[in-house]
Amino acid sequence: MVRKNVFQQFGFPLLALGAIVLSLMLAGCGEQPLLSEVSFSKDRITPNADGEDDVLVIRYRLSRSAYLSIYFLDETGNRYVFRDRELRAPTGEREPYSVYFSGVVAGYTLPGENFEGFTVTRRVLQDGVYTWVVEATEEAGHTERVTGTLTIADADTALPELRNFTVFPPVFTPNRDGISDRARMNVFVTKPYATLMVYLLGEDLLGEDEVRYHVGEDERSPALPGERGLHTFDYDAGVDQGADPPPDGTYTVWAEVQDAIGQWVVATSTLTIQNGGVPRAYILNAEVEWSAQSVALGETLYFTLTVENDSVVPLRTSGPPPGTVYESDQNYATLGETIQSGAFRVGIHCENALINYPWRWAIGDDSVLVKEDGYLYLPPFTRSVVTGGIRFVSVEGKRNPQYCWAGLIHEDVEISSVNDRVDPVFLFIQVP
Ligand SMILES: [Ca+2]
Ligand SMILES: [Ca+2]
Repeated sequence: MVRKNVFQQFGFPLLALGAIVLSLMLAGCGEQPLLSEVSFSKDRITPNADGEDDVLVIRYRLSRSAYLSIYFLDETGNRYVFRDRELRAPTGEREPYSVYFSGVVAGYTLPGENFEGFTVTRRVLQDGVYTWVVEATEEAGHTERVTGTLTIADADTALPELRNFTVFPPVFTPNRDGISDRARMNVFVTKPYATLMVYLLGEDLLGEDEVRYHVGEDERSPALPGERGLHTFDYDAGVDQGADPPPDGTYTVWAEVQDAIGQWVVATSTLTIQNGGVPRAYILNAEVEWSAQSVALGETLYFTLTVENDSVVPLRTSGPPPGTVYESDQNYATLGETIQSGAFRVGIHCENALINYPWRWAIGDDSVLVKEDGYLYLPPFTRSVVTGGIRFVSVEGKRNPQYCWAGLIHEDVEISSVNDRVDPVFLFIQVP
């Protein structure tokens, strides 16, 4: 009995001591609160970008890694998400996590709202009293949350809506041939804004990463940058600067606008790039075969040269065809073959000429050119022999002899230096 009593006497305290040690161990290695030191620096904000109480700071500490959510519940229990199950490392010895909150949460719609043509991705909370919830969930499912109250007042709830986002034409050919070389994007923004971006989204050449091709706003936009109104964008795919455009294909075009308080609205459309590229054309070997260095009045100077299309881009051209002989007092316009922006032509110029390259020819004939949509093109990586003549019917100007030369003209675009003043001949016109 005595022994038994002794065991009973000591047995209970020993068990109790063991329980205390166990609970201390649990607290020491893993059972401390997952989420602690949670605070909102303000309990009322007025999100309207007036510099007063626009922003608060949320702080929290995590003892172990967890998925972190921050959301708000309105008086009827609707949930508005600021952070949604984002994986966070333990805070450790560092300062608590801190994040600015300006009243803007993931996009939501109010009862009866129906947005057409755009999506609201971030939106300010409407005025009211909310329960805020900071919630941490471990991989195994253990969740802790801390709550409080936040009042939203004087919120600037007007959305920067994107209306009538259009891309035209839907298919374009950025290759400097003067035909559908540019695409225009128009969008009406219903509110002054902080940023407005338009870009094409595509994959990189490996098909792995997304690549953005930025589109600049047209300086002739009806509304100034940042203003409510119609904004227009003009896209040449970079070829005007001589850069290769994005690869041919169909792209999603994004318009994104953000207002001063951080509300974010997006709209999308599509744009297809075809026959994109920078044209590269040359007079082969910079060589011209001239028929003579001296012609009598009434005689014809002939030339022969080869045009090389050294690019993936078809080169557009226009008449008159090779072989055409001009009278020296005629020019391309008097033959009815006026300049066409983006077309390539071979030209001959003599020093006494009154206009630049008065005599011009197509860069090929039917044997090599292809017709598309009524326009003539020299196909990619193709050569073409071009001939023509000028019959000198009078001697204009003072110089005799004078230099004459050939050029390859990209009309209304450029005559690149390599294609200008090619292989001059010192021509004498014999006057009786
Ligand atoms: Ca304010
Ligand atoms: Ca084009």
